[in-house]
Amino acid sequence: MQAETVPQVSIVMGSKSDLETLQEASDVLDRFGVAHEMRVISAHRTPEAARTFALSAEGRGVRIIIAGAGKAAHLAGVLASMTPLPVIGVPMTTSDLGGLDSLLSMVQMPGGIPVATVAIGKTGAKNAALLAVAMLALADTALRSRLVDYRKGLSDEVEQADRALQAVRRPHAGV
Ligand code: RP5
Repeated sequence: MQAETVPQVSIVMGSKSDLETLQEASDVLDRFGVAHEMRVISAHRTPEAARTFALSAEGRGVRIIIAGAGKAAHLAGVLASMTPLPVIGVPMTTSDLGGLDSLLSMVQMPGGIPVATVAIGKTGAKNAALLAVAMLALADTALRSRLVDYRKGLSDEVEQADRALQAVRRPHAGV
């Protein structure tokens, strides 16, 4: 029998409608080889499941929780209130208020129970995973090397774009 891999990161979303956005986080964790799980758990629609999840996550070996939710987005804060694990919140883009509703619901935690809130939508989902990688890299030198290489790749892309631009534009003499 194959041993089950312990997820280091748990990606939790308030609704299956959040999956397309949170897939960005999963893709980043796959790229870095970080074992993770994805769950649909709602603070409002399945509050008991949210409680069971939060109270058992640390004991199962989860190190970081990424929680994505939209509208009155309480999921990340509710989970954070019941676990000492770090919780990274991803505010979903919404059709009514563009995600500002999600952002403000998530980021304005009362003092004492933090949620590390990232940007709205897919950019936030991507950065949530990169932040989780950076946290895990504090105690994992191989993962740290992969993160440094990734950042170097970003720098190289910008420098390459700059060189390409310089090659097609002559300096302006001015007026
Ligand atoms: C939140 O309400 C979810 O996180 C989702 O972003 C939003 C809308 O949910 P659905 O009505 O699409 O299920 O709980």
